[in-house]
Amino acid sequence: MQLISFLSNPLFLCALLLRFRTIFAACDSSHFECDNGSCISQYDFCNGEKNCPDGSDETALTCVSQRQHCTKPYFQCTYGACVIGTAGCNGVNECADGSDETRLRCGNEDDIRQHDRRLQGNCQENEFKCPSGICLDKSNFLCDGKDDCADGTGFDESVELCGHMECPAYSFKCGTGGCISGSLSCNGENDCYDGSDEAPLLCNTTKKVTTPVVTETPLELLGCPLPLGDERPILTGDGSRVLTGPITRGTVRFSCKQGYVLEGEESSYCAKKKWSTSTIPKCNTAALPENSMATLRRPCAPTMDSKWTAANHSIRPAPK
Ligand SMILES: [Ca+2]
Ligand SMILES: [Ca+2]
Ligand SMILES: [Ca+2]
Ligand SMILES: [Ca+2]
Repeated sequence: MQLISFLSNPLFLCALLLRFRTIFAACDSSHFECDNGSCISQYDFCNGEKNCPDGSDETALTCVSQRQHCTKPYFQCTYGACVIGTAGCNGVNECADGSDETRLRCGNEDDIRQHDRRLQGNCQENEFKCPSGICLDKSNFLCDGKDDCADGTGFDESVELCGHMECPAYSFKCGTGGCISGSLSCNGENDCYDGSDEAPLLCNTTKKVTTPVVTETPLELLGCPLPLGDERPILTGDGSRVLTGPITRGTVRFSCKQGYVLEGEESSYCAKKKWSTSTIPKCNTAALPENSMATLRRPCAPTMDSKWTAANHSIRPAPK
């Protein structure tokens, strides 16, 4: 009886309908659908910043499949997001998981020695100490994908300890940095502590077809805006050095290739993603020559294994 009167309450019904709308709202192709159903711009997908209310646009499960699309001049966060190329060790957190600024990636030799000593605690030299106090062999248990300290926090697989590591060829790098054999990804079993080796978007086991391809993110979204393609002017900095962008700060001169006319100022200053001049310079296509010069679009060749760099740590073969 009480339930019926509750269900017939208009306020309750309204809240229920709104909730359903949120859950089942489908995002159009220019948007990414968060786990909670809200829609965010496709350019905010795996860009290092949490834009979904639930943060689901910046998790390994969402972004690990994007790794192959993240090439220079971008920096790749351990969980797969692609951020501005200068992000590594610049003192600013640009990755949602902090992997661009971990101590093992960015610290000097003293920092790393100190870190290693603390990690070892009173364990043997080849061991590390879990928060629970148990000692485990480094080469077998540290950054191997499995939560061996078994304290529920994934201590021995954390981004702080594993994020900077380079994984050997033919291995899979878990979302927090550990390395497992490449054959274990998409085999139906969780081999990474965070489940990233079975990420739906990686293994095509998802219905989320609206997920955009991150390669389409224009460079300009990371810096001051510029047109793409033939309309994009040639950018030069100090000493006539040609700049390929993204331009994040500084004075830039604009010119156009032969046969094109510059529309806008010849020079502008970029700061906080805005040019000092009111119009965005572009090259007008008055006479488009044959075989026009290749545009300065972002390269998108997959270089999954080539870009990880290890910071002062040896590389350990992935377990079978
Ligand atoms: Ca984001
Ligand atoms: Ca940074
Ligand atoms: Ca482990
Ligand atoms: Ca697996």
